[in-house]
Amino acid sequence: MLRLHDYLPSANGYKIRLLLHQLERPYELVPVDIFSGESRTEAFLQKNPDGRIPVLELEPGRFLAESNAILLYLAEGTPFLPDDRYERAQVLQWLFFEQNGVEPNIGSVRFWVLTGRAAGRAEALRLKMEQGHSALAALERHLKTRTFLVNERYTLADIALYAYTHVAPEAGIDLEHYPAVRAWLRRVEAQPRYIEGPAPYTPNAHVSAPAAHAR
Ligand SMILES: N[C@@H](CCC(=O)N[C@@H](CS)C(=O)NCC(=O)O)C(=O)O
Repeated sequence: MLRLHDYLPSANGYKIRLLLHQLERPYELVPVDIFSGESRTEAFLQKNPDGRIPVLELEPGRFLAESNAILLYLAEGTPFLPDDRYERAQVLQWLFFEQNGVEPNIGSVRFWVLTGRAAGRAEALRLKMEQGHSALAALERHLKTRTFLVNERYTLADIALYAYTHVAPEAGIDLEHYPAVRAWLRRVEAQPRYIEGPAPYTPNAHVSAPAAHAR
């Protein structure tokens, strides 16, 4: 059985939970409380030397970190990852874009705002919001004439980009000026076996049950 080491308010973890649910792959959730240092213990650093969730345990002692690498691993051989070389490379293009332009900006701002860490970071916050908007503008340009990110089909590129884009308003980043992005978010949410997430940041978030309600 797959084991997912995860912290439920993480949108990086939510990407994996969404794909696993859509693939109908059962898994065991291993909650990691990142606020009490559980992701930085010696034991956890053996699983991921970078000390971060999500980490997928494929079998006892065999671990894979980095949310987008995990998505690629799980989607291999399924309709979520195209066979065609160019289309696969386009999926990778969006996964790299997500880690470069979306997650470090929208993700960091959301984390700072929701966990009360924004005070004293005004300039960093301003820069990250600006770069977050720049990433959203790129998505908007691409999606203006498309239904999904790659080849008009729902793929793991959509899952990876959806995770932090749909929670941008939680980071104070308004999606009002991105109508094509908003329409695409609704299309992702209309996919079979969609589940909501990530969980809100609450003191016991790491131990709550994963959201598993389909729309
Ligand atoms: N690039 C990584 C980022 C992972 C990441 O930043 N995880 C955060 C939660 S969203 C974490 O584990 N933070 C705890 C820590 O840094 O100790 C991925 O996509 O998986």
